[in-house]
Amino acid sequence: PVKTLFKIPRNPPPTLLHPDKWCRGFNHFISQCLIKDFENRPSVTHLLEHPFIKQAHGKDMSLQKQLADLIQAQQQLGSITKTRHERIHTRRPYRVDAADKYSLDDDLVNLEVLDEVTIIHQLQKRYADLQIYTYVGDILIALNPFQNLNIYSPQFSKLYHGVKRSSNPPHIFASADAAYQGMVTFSKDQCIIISGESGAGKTESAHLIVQHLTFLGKANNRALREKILQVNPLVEAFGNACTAINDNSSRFGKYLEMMFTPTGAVMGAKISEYLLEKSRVIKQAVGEKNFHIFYYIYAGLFHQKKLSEYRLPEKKPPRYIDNETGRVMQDIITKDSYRQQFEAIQHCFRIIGFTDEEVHSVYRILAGILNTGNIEFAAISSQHQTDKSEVPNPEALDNAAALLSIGSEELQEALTSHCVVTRGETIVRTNTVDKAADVRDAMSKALYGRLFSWIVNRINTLLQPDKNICNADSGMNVGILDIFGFENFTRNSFEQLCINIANEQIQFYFNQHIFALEQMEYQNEGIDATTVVYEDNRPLLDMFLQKPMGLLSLLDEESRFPQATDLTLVDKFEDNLRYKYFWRPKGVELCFGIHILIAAALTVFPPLAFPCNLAQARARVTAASRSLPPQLSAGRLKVDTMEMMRHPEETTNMKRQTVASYFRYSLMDLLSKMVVGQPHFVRCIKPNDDREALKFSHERVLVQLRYTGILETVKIRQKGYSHRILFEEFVKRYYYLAFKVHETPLGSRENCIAILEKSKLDNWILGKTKVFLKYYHIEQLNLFLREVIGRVVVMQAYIKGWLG
Ligand code: AD9
Ligand code: MG
Repeated sequence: PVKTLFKIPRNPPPTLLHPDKWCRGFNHFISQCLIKDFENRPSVTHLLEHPFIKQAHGKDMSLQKQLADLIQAQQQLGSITKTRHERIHTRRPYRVDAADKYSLDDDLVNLEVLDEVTIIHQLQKRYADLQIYTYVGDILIALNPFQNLNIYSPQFSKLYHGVKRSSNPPHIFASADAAYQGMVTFSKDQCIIISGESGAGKTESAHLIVQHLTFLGKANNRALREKILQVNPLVEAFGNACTAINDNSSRFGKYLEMMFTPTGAVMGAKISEYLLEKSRVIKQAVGEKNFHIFYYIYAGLFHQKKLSEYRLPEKKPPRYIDNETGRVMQDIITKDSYRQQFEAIQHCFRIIGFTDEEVHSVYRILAGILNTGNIEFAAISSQHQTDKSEVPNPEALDNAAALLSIGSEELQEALTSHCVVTRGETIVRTNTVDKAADVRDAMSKALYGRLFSWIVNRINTLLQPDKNICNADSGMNVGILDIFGFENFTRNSFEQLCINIANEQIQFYFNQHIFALEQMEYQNEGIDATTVVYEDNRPLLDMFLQKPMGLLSLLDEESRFPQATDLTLVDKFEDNLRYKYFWRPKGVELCFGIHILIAAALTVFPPLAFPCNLAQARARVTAASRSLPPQLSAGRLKVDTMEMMRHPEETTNMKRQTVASYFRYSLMDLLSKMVVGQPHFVRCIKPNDDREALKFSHERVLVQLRYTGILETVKIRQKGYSHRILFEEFVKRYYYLAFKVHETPLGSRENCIAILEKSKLDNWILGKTKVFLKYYHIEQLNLFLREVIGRVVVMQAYIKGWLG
C-alpha cells in the first residue's frame, strides 16, 4: 500500500495541498523540511519535533511508529537512500557508479573522437554483443536485430520505469518512459517520432512503445489496456503487406495517440492514418503480395468451410490475390500462420468491441472487392457504337453485387458507362473495355480505402476516452508516429514518390529540432556556440511541395489539360524544376529521376510510372467515385457500416481534389499534429539487406548514418544545449527545488540561477531570456523534482491518515 503513495501527481504541490487551514500550516512545515532535507535525509525526530506536529498530536506514539514506517518504506524504495552528493555525481550518464550495469559506449556523445569510423566501430561492437540500442544524447538509435531478443518482458518494463536513463543500458522502453514522465510531470503532450528506411524496425519499435506505455499507464481498467494492445495488430492486418523488402511492410502512415488521465492512467487511444497504398489492392509487383487481410480471411474462411457463403472460389483464388505464381491457394490451405492470423484478427475485433454484424460486413466487403476484381469486360461492336463493353462473366458481377448489396444491373451500368454534363444536360456515354476495367479497379481501390478508414474510425469511437476525464488539450497525450520507410525499387511509382516525400518531411522536422532551431536560438540569445553544419533538405522539399511551381503542383496543373500526356508532363517537370535533385536521362523520354536526400539515393521513375494520360486518369477516378457512393452510402448493407465508410474529414471540396493535393493536405495535417508535442526521436537502422541476425554491413549502416545526420547529431548533442527554457517557465517548473512550496518566486534570471546552483548543476548557460541546458540536466532536474513531489505526497497521505 505504501508504494501507491509514490504516484507522481500531474500538477505538483499547489493542487496537491489541501486548501484548508490546517494544511496550509502543514505545507509550510513540509516545505521547510523539504528544503532542509534536500541536503540531509528527513528523520523521524526532525518531523516529530516540529512545533506544529507537537501541538497537533502531542506525544502520540502511534504517530511516531507511522513515521518510522514511512521513512523505512521510502528507503526501501530507494528514493531517499542516496545523498544528494551521490546523485549529483552521476548526472552525466554512464560515468562513475555502477559500471557493471552500463558503460560509456551507451551514449555516442561520450566518444572522444567523433568521426564516422569510430561511430560505426562502436555500433558494430555493440551489435555483436546484441546491444541493439545506443543513445545519442536524448535520441535513440535502434539497430534491427532480425531475431527475437528476450528484453521486452514485463520485468524489463519494470526495470525501466521512472528511473534515470543511465541506470540501465539504452532501451526503447527508456524512450517511452521519458515521454511518459515528461507528460506526467509537466502535463505536456509528447510525440515519439520513429524513422528509418523500409524494414529498419519502425513498426516493431512502435509496438514496443505502446506496450511500455500501457504498462506505465496502468489503470484499473484492464479491458481498456487489452483493447489498446489490439489496435496495432488489427490496423496492420489491413494496412501492411509483404513487399520485396519487408514481409510486414507498412503501406500507410500511422499516428497513434494515447490519452491519459491527469494522474497518468491510460484512458483511450486514437489513430490517424495517412496515405494508404490503395493501388496494392488491384496489383502487386512481382514477389509482393496484397494486404495481409485478404490471405487471412481466405485461409480462415476456407478452414471454417465458409468460402461459399462469401462467394469465394475454392479452386482458383481471385485475380487480385493470385499474383501469377499459382501458389497462393496452396499457401492459403497449408500455411498455418494465415489461419492463426485470421483467428488473431477475429480476437482483435472482438476485444476492441466490433459487433459480429460489423465484422461480417467487413468480410463481405473484402469478398465483394475480390469478386469485383474478377469482373471481365468484352467489346460489343455494333454499327453505331464501337466503344461499348459488356460483362461476359455475369457470375462475378452477380457475386460482387450481392456481397456489396447493389443490384447487378446497377453495378454493370456504373462500370460500363459514364455521364457527361454538357451545357446543363447530362448525357450517358458508354465505356470502352479498357476504361471499364479501369473503373472497376478504381472502384475496388476506393472501396478498400473507405473500408480501411471506416475500421480506423470505428476503433477511434470504441477507444474514445471519457470527455469528462480527458480532453483533447489536457496535455496528457503521447503520440507515436510510424510511417512507411524510404523505398527505392527498379520500378518506382507515384506511391514511392509520396512515401519518400513524407520521409523527407520527417527528416526536415528532425533537422529543425536538432539543428536549425537550436542554432537560431543561440544567435537570438546572444550566445556564442559552435555551429554544426548539416545538410538542409529544405530546397528538395520546396521542389516537391512549393506552390505553384513544385512537382506536385505541376502534376496537378498538367492533369487539368485534356491534351496532357506523359511526355508533356515530364517536359513540364524538366522546364520548371530547376533543381540539382531533378534528373532526366538522355534517350529515355518518359523517365525521370529524383535525388532523395534521406537515402542519398536516386529514385528513378521509369516510363509510364504515372498513368499514360493524366486527363483520362482523372476521369477514371471521377467515374469510380460516381459508381461508389449512391449504392454504398445508402446503407444497404445492414449495419450502418456504409454510412461510416465516408471519410470523416471528407468534404465536397476534397472530393474534387487530386491525389497529389490530397497527399499534400495529409502531410500538412500530420505535421500539425506532430508539432504540438515535445518530440522524442527514435532512429531505426537496418544493419543488412538480407534480414540476417548479427550481420553488420558497414556500407549500409554508413549510408543510413550519413543521411540521417547522426554524426552531426552527435556533435551538436555533445556541444549544444538541447533544452532552452524561458526564465519564467523554468522558475515555474522547478521552484520547489530552491524555494518553499507556498512561495511564488518571480521568473527572474536570479531565481533561475538560485535553482540551478541549489541543484548543483554545472555547464549550463543563461541567454537573454532563456536557460540553456544539456539534455542530462533536464533528466537530473526532473528526477529531483519527482523526489520532492513524491515526499510531499507521502507525507501528506500519512498526516491525513492520522487526522482520520
Ligand atoms: V516499413 O517501412 O513498414 O517497410 P519497418 O516498419 O521499419 O519497415 P518493421 O518494424 O516491420 O520495419 O521490421 C521489419 C522486421 O524486422 C520485423 O518484421 C521483424 O522481423 C524484425 N525486427 C524489427 N525490430 C525488431 C526487434 N526489436 N526485435 C526483433 C525485429 N525483430
Ligand atoms: Mg512499418
